[in-house]
Order: sequence, then C-alpha cells, then structure tokens
Amino acid sequence: MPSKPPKPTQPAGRTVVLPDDWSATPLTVVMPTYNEAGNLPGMADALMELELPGLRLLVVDDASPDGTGDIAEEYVRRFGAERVGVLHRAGKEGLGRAYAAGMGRAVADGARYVLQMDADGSHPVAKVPEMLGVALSTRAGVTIGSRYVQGGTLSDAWGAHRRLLSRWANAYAGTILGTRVRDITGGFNLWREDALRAIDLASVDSAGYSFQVEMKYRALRRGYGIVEVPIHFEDRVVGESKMNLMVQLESVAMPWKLRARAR
Ligand SMILES: Nc1nc2c(ncn2[C@@H]2O[C@H](COP(=O)(O)OP(=O)(O)O)[C@@H](O)[C@H]2O)c(=O)[nH]1
Ligand SMILES: [Mg+2]
Repeated sequence: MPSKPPKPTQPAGRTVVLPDDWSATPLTVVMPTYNEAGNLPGMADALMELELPGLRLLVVDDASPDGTGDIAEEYVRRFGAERVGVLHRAGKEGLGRAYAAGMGRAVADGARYVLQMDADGSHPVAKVPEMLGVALSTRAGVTIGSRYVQGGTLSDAWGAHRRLLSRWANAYAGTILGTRVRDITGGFNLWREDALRAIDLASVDSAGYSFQVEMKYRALRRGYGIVEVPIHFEDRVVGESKMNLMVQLESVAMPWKLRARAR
C-alpha cells in the first residue's frame, strides 16, 4: 500500500510577543517520544525558534527503536544542554509514566512552568507564547491548549466518528468527575511549578493517556484554577499512534477510580 506523503507540521502562524521579563520565564517543554524520528526535528526546530529565551526542551524517550533518542542527543549538541535535555528511559512504559518522570525532572531542575507537548505535530508550537502569557496574567495553575473552547478546531482529516468519540470521551470523564473542564482529555497543558509539586507526580496512578484526566482532576481537587486557550489540533505528521486497547481500558476505568478515591 502506498504510504501517505508526509504533511507539513502546523503552519508557524503568528505568535504573540511577550514583554522581556515574561519571555525569559524558565519554561520546560516536556515531550515524550516513542518512535518519533520523523517528527522530532520539526518540533524541536520550531520550539528553538520561538522568542522565548527561558524555554528549554526536555525529550523523554523510551528507548525508541527508530533512533529518536539519538536525534534528541544531536539537538543537545547543537543547542547546548542549557536549552535541550534528554531523559533516556529503559523501555516503553506508557505516556503517563514518561510524563511523570519528565515533569518531575523539569521541576527539580528549576522550571517555573512546565508544558506538556506531543512530538507528532498535533500541538501548535505557535501557541506556546500565548499560553505562557495567559498563565502569567491569570496565575492559573493549569493552562490548557484546548480543542473544545470557542475558537478551538480539529484537523479536517478527522471524520465524524473520531470527532464524536473524542467529544464523548471528554464528556464521559467530565461527567463522572463532575468537572466543567472542556478539554479534560487533552494533552497540551501548561503547569505552574507549585501546582505540579502539590499534585505529587510520584503518586500518579495512570500509566497511559488517562494521565491527562488524572492530573487535571488532581489540580482541581487541590484548588488550582484552570483556564483554556483555543488551539487548532492537527493530525500527526508522520508515524503511528501509540494508542492501544490497554490504555483505552485504563482511560475508561480511571474516572471511576478517581471518583471512588475522592470520596
Ligand atoms: N516516552 C514515551 N512516549 C510515548 C509513549 N506513548 C506515546 N508516547 C508519545 O506521546 C505522544 C502522544 O502519543 P500519540 O501516539 O501521538 O497519541 P495520540 O495522538 O493520542 O494517538 C507522542 O509524542 C508519542 O510519541 C510511551 O510509552 N513512552
Ligand atoms: Mg498524536
């Protein structure tokens, strides 16, 4: 079967310009990777080009067989350890475990804000300064790059079935947990450092994608404010989704688990 030609990453777009003391905020972008060799360079280049001198990229690679970890090391050499770091992990343990490790490291290394971002081109790099600006001006504990607030959009490649499933997954978790967060399943989230400390990453239960829901729920329970900034969510550029049945089952069970534990 002929493979689809790779699509360009999200257009660079216009970025907001922050005042100097804001753009220098120590911000670490934590990016989990598993077989993202075709996507990581585009993402890393675009992040390094942002006018955010305080931005650091931390790649969390689970020993990807396609050499993603080596590519990340090239970026460390090119931009210096101040701006790019790599956390090499022994094997594939899931998105949630990779994030918990990377976000913990980022806070320990002095980040004031930590941004979760997929490596596959789905999340718009151009929105990073705006999200940081919103976080700093509102003092929100969590600033979500949201598909489901006014102005948020989904890739044209998403058919009716996928749109409905994503909407449904959001409504499912939100209803069980009694939250009004519009994009509780989303993975493009900016965290204030003290919110992460309060959450206690080491005790997070989720191994897979339910990490996104569990983290936001924990933040709400601890009284942190959440704001949502609209984004355009694009389909992955190249490579394959790592979603599988195990992580889907975990995502179905997790809201019930969290609710039971909160009682
Ligand atoms: N380190 C690590 N990264 C992962 C793992 N599973 C997924 N990822 C990364 O997490 C991000 C989101 O995964 P993706 O497959 O795009 O999820 P989808 O968009 O929901 O299908 C991508 O950057 C993946 O490479 C994992 O087990 N370990
Ligand atoms: Mg993806």
